[in-house]
Amino acid sequence: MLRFMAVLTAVAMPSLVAAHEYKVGDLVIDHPAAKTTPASAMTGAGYLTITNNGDAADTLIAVEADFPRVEIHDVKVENDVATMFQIEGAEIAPGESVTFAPGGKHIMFMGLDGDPFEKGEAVNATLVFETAGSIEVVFDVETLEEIVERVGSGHMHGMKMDHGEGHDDHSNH
Ligand SMILES: [Cu+2]
Repeated sequence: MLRFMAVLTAVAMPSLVAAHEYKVGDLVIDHPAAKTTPASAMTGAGYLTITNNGDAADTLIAVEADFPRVEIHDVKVENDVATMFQIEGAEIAPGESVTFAPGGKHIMFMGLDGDPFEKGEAVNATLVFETAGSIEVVFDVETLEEIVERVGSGHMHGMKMDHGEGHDDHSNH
């Protein structure tokens, strides 16, 4: 007699939103994430939170990654139109956190050129701080909704995004 045995395999799935943080000097970098992009996108945006547990300010002065250009951007709003622009660095005051979030500060990965960011991928990058030095991090590629759910959004209702100098991919911020 044949007996069929159902084998139930209980797999403990690690949470996809598990903590994902890095430390360098007095800084804690929480959950770097890059937004999924459409296939035609030339740019991708990365977000993260940096907390300064030290006694002195530090500044994110550069981000290095395997793209033609990587810039640090912020967004300004005039007449209900948000325009992004490059900034030289992002200062994190002692005891404070700075969150890069959709609609606000972001890391701009430029020159994707046919290789979009797809859900589940990872983007390797190096963050360079004025005082704390450099640290390699991984930006998990997530949907905009996932990122906004975690870090919020600077977007306002009905806001039209417009890009500043340098590129004009309107779909990607
Ligand atoms: Cu940008």
